Amino acid sequence: MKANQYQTLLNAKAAAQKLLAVLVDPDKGNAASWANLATLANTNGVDFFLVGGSLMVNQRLEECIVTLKKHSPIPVILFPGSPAQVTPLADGILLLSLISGRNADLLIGQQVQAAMALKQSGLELLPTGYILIDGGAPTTVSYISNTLPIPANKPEIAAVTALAGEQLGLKLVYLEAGSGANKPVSVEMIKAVSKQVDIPLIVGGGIRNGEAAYEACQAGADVIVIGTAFEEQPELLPEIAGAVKAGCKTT
Ligand code: 1GP
Repeated sequence: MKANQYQTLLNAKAAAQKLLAVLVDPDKGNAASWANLATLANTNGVDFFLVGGSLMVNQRLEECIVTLKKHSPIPVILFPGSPAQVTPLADGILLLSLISGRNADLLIGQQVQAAMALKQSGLELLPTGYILIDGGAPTTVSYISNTLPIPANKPEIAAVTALAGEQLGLKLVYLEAGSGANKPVSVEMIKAVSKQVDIPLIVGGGIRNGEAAYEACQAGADVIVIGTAFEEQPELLPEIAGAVKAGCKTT
């Protein structure tokens, strides 16, 4: 039986341990780079792989997951950009609802389309309030979702949006500046959201070094997601993983 990934998240949060998720976009890289990343991840305390992308133009999702699993026991969680990105090869799926936007299709439409496939997949479902924050420039996710991100200087909007998601029964909040964002989600924004909700808080987009990862953890992030930095420089993994593990809230 597969491990309960949500319980892992709750246990880590209860123990004030911060987790590192590595985002792998199957459109980028190849079997050799995924194998290399998996091997590095094994020895550097990576907790999850997130696999998916806003725009998936190649049909390489399953190849990517099979390669990661061949080289690593680290759980693979789907991070889908569309209902087509559902496969039972993974261990679970972030069942995203884009609660910062007012695009009905991404709030509930695509979830309806995917519901039967999800039920049949046996995947562990992790219902997630997905909140886009302005990261300084339009990103693929803001363009594709056709929604406005929350302005970076409005932490109070992000906080009540996350709170509404928690009240609706969502199990995770994901603060997303967008892959490759110029600026990651600010410390003030993370603090405002983490103060308001009890469910685990995932933060990603534009985090490129250990210092930014550490600050996000100190501010209240429970899971840090890194994609672009490791695509470009996998050798950053030890530094950033170390910063995340050191980032337990002490203040
Ligand atoms: C994107 O939050 C993730 O969904 C990761 O972003 O690629 O900027 O690390 P980066």
